[in-house]
Amino acid sequence: MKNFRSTPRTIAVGDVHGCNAALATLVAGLNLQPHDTLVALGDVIDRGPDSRDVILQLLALRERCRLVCIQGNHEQMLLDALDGRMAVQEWLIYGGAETLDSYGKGSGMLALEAEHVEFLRSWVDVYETDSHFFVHGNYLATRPLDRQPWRDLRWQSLKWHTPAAHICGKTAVVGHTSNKQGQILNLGHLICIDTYCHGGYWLTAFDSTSGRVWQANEGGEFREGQLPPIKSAGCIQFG
Ligand SMILES: [Mn+2]
Repeated sequence: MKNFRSTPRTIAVGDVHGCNAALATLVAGLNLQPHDTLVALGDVIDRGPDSRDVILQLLALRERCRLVCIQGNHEQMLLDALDGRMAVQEWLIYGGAETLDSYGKGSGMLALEAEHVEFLRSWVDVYETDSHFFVHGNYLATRPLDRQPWRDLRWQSLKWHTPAAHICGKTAVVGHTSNKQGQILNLGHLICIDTYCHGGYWLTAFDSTSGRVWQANEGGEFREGQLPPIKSAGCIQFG
């Protein structure tokens, strides 16, 4: 069979932020098989134009492969606003306004479909393979993965805290801290694939089983390559 892959892949996807066209282009280039695992690293909603369509696309992807979704700080804000733990207005300022507009211009919280909200509630904090672990943003290197504070997992920027290798010995794959030049960050023990798609750069997918990367943008461009060489933490250039 053409394009048949016998080795299951684990492919992480960085912060989509409502960029449905980029996600569609990226997924089309991945040739997903039912035994592949796609790990959405969170922040699939807010800021970009098509959050509702991104959620629909992810729901549909469950039929094509194994889908794991990690909750980002933006999904947390939506749920916190919905549940009264955060002022709705605050979420709207952080990009929630674009999400509500994707449900119809000028929509309120009631426009969020129940199936979509339940889907977002089901997302996890951490996903692990034998060699890698996947979180939205950051972690505490000396604390077990099942006891990480959500503030560190979902909110802490790599700009303020670049963690050492985690005690589990696995490589971290994260998003959240966007690289404003659209570059993947590879520190060896930590790989950040938030390459600022909603800011005009790339949506990145990374196969932790092979080191392959794929990128797509909102303009329909697609490219494939390898993970960049390891940099030391002192070389990080953030915009
Ligand atoms: Mn984030």
